[in-house]
Amino acid sequence: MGDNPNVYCDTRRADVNDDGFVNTVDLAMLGHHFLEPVPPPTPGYVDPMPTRLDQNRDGMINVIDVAMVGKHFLHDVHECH
Ligand SMILES: [Ca+2]
Ligand SMILES: [Ca+2]
Repeated sequence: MGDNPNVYCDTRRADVNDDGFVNTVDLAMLGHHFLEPVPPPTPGYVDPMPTRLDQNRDGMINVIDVAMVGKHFLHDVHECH
């Protein structure tokens, strides 16, 4: 459990710009793509923007994704183990 490197923990996933922290920058990036549709993720590749912003992978950037990032607001990805 938790050992699969292909599965991001929720905090790491919420850190959409991959700088190690979930903060206003990540929320701003979500806002920039708000209500945009996103393509499905490509297995084996790092998700491009805005795919990575789609926290729940439902194909759309919306308030659910903002809420999922907000849930981890000001958290550090090093909490992931
Ligand atoms: Ca970040
Ligand atoms: Ca979504």
